[in-house]
Amino acid sequence: MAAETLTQLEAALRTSINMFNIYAVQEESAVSLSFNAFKKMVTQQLPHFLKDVGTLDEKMKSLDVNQDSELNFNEYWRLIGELAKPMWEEKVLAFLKK
Ligand SMILES: [Ca+2]
Repeated sequence: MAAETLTQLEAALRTSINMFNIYAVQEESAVSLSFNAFKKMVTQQLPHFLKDVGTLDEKMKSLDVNQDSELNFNEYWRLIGELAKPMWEEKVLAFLKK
């Protein structure tokens, strides 16, 4: 991709993808997050959004659809969707209350 200025949505998507790659590579995998990588990413990057989800172990298991104890990109993206939905609902509720 050329060095163009990204829109806000494009930049948000790129950041979300970069985070997966950064933490996957730290654990010497380019394609998945181990539990350690997931724990590190959540602790460092999602401290405000992932505080009421039970244990990280349970969260990892619920996201790990193919049960290989790693999060591939699709499984990681489910997490992004799960985190985004309540934020969106909150915005809709605030809008409807106006
Ligand atoms: Ca998996």
